[in-house]
Amino acid sequence: MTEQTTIAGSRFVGGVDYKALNERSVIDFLSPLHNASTLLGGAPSSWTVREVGDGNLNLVFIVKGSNGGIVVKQALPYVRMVGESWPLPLDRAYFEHEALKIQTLAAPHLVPKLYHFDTMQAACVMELLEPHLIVRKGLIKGIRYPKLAADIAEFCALTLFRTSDLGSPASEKRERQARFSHNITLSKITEDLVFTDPYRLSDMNLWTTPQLDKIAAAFRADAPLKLAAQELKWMFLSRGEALLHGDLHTGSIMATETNTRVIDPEFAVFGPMGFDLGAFMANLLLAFFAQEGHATERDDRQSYRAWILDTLESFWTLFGQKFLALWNKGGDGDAFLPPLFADDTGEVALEAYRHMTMARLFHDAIGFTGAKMARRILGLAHVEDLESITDTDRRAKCEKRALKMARALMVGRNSFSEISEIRDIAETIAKEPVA
Ligand code: SR1
Ligand code: MG
Repeated sequence: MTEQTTIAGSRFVGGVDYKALNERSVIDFLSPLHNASTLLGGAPSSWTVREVGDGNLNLVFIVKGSNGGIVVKQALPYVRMVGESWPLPLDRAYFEHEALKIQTLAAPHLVPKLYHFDTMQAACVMELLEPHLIVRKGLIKGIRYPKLAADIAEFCALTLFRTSDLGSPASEKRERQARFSHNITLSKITEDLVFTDPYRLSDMNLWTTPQLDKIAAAFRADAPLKLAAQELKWMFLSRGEALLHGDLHTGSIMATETNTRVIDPEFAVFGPMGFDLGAFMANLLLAFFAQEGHATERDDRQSYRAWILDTLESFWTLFGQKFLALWNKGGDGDAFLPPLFADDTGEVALEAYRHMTMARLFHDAIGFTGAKMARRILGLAHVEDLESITDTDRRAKCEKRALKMARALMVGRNSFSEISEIRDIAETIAKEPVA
């Protein structure tokens, strides 16, 4: 039996009847659901089930029938990657479902279809994305995704703009912000794992040892870097600009060459827009630095590395264009009401302000990029891009380069103005000898 979790004093997730599903019980869970049964087709006894969750937190089942397949994602009352010693509230399933509903309103073509949410079982039934692959796994294999940059730029522009005070009325934004402010436990994971633990001794931290021991100690003693991390943390805590996905790494994106979908918004919370933008860019850069560890005699991965940096550059450029286009068109937001700027001087001033805002967003995003890179190398929860490099000396070389970049981005974030500068730094660090 699991304790019920109260959200905003009125909603309950999990409860006396909550039970972690398994490959047999998931069929009993789905069979009474009319839409799920229709989507699957045939008798429940003919359905096949596979548990495929390889993330850090949840159970994920793929169920297939004669007509098609669906996914059932269920929250566990603890952190899957650690075990029952780290309990975690089931209400994250509620926040994920709520976020997915809002993302569906903003960018329906870029998220999975939602079929059903079961509050008691903390489980969501969703579209099976096939033949999509988790992008992180594709980046390890050297697969190119021609639409990735444009699609994630569009996802970020649409979801961030439409949930901000530029795109949604204050009444709606305040109500949503109040609701998601209860996603406290998952936000605390981000606060600790991204902004604090890599800069202090913590039982949670992991790094490639002994190769990274010195650099880990140097991070813990680096005052300018710790100030940068804390300034970014303060921004994450206090600047509720828009509803963030909250965990927009390449493991939260599934894609084919022609289609991209963003999954897993259980860390959704109102925060600084740069956080999502930085999460995506950080994971591209981690993939970039990991390529040296995946190179073989037959494939040195040089052209693939260049493609990753092309994707980084296109992503930022397209995000800026799409976000500004939405703002120019005007949203339903209460900030910057167009009639206030209807005369010539007003229009010029507003246009200049929009460009200043994009420059500020760039600085924020670059800082978060650095923080999101460092946490995956020095803290808990690493990335497969690097972990799959089994030769630890080879992996450490990639990680040292990524950490050098992470620090440069965090400390120097306000000095950059073009995404091409970020590319240049990555290319330079990739060529430098590693101590
Ligand atoms: C304990 S959860 C660890 C990490 O997994 C998720 O993907 C988030 O990034 C979180 O920080
Ligand atoms: Mg996730």
